Parts: sequence; C-alpha cells; structure tokens
Amino acid sequence: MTKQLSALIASIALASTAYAQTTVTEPWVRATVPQQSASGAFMQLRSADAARLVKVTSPAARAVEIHQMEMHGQLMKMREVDGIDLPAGRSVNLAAGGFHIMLVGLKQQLKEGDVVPITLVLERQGGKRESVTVNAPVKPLAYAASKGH
Ligand SMILES: [Cu+2]
Repeated sequence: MTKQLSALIASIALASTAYAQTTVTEPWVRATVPQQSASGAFMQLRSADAARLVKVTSPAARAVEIHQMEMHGQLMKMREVDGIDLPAGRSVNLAAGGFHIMLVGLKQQLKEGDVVPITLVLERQGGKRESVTVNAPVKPLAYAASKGH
C-alpha cells in the first residue's frame, strides 16, 4: 500500500468515527393546532469531541431557528442565537425553558404520530462541518407537561 493511500484510508476512518460520536437522544416535536405556524423541537445532543450546532433544517418548515429562553426580570423571553456549543462528551439538553429548536412557517399541521425529519449541522474544530438527520416523532402537548416544562 502506498503512503498516500494509507493516509487517505486513515482520514476516512477518522471522519466516520467522528460522525458516529454524535449522539441524538429522544428527539421529538410538539404537536400543533390548526393554523399554528410554529412549533418547538427538543432532544439531547452529545458529541464526543467539542463541536457547535450551527444550523438546523427541516422539510416540514420554511425556516428552522435555534432559540434560547432567558429571564428578563419576571419575563421569560425567547431569542434567536447563532449556535449552541457542545462541550466534549457532555450531553446538552434542548428543552423548553432553555435552548431549543424552533420550526417556523410550518407547511402543515403536526399531529401525533407524524414524523418530522430534522437535519442538524455541527461544526468541529478547524471549521469542518457534518450533518446528522434524525426522525423526530410528534408528541401531544401533554407529553411536554409530563416532562416538567
Ligand atoms: Cu423558540
């Protein structure tokens, strides 16, 4: 085997390991009522190496935003952020009340039992990007309540 070829194989192995080291646990999207144009998506994200979630897309919505909930005095406010840091090996919970993903401009009502594909784009050190697509089931409003939101 030539040196070049073995280096290439080593880099391919490295890339696929990095991909396998991103874990998405329990993704779900909150069901909507008719005419509702936005909904939240929630999950736990874990990356073995330090990474940053920089972009999210879904065919179910015109746009997908990354939001953070913050207290302003007595008021809970939501603002768009340009990404979420994922510290190496630590699980980051995207949930109501903290960071979450917002599907904006829904193309149709989301009903319990539907599945929404969500693609997460992660940026690693050196600016290398990778994307992970998950199929998030739609859960009823009561599901959120049971999770203690
Ligand atoms: Cu939001």
